[in-house]
Amino acid sequence: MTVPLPFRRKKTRAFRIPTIDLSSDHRSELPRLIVKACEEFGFFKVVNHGVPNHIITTMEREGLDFFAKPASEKQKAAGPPTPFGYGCKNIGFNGDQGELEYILMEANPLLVSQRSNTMSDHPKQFSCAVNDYVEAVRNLACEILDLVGEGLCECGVYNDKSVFRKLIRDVNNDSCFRINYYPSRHLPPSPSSHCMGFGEHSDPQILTVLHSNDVAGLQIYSPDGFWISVPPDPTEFCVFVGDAFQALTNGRFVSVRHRALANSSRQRLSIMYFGAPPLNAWISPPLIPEFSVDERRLYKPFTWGEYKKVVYSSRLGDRRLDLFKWS
Ligand code: GA4
Repeated sequence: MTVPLPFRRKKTRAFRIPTIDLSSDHRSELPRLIVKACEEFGFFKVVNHGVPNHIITTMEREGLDFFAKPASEKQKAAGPPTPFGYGCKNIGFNGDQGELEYILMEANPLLVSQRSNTMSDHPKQFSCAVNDYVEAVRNLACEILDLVGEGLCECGVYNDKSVFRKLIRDVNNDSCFRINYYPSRHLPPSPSSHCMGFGEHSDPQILTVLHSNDVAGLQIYSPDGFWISVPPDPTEFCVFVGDAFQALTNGRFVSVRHRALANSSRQRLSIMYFGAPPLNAWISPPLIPEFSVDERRLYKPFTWGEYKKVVYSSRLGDRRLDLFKWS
């Protein structure tokens, strides 16, 4: 899909992206730095994250093997995205389209094993790759959520530092896993058009952790109205605040709008873990005196299940959280 110039209203510019070094000697500063990044941008990069490289490369290899299959085989193997399965160009159920192929799966070891039986010629190998990856990245997400909790406790806003981690660690968590594949393209070098891989949106969940190969494409929308290209670096992870985190922090954190361009002459592969709570979990700020009066709440309380229904009946770029604002 090529977007002509008149429809590209928003500008782009270079920018310093917040970067968190998890092996820093100044670990005591991390909670404050992460909270700041979540408040200002809803986005940051993590370096020295501790996820073993072989887990990432094995997952990438399995992903690339899958996308290299003929289209009919991929469709047969993973089924249409309902929402879980294999998708090509169609995103969601309401007409959104992008220049990509993807696999969307539940981040649950049992369901991964079941799906893998049809998805790969080596189901054990495939399910191990996904389960190892999900476990390692979930641990990273939990570490980040604990640091956020620590930071908010330090500011005196919350009194339980593990409140967010518990939501995605719950046995009934609704987290999911996605691999996006953007095939290589040979576009004429024209500044007047670009190719949209995955259109502008915010993620509905609490936190997204993304890894990509060394091909550019990801852009985030800055608070002052610019599209920022995120330089690709396979040694790092990108972390996005999702809508549920914005609601859980009563609007203190912002769910970042982002998109992926598919302009490159090289194929791009990104792998995402979306950390979500159980369907029946309430998405409302923890009850402490400052937030306990309803007038001070920005959003009406809702369950994750209620929010998901709204998500799947909306278009990709919709601002769904606004529907839950107190009028
Ligand atoms: C965006 C974030 C995740 O990739 C996702 C996407 C989901 C899908 O592809 O099925 C959605 C999209 C995402 C938000 C709006 C709806 C639902 C496509 C779409 C048009 C898996 C998710 O949870 O929400």
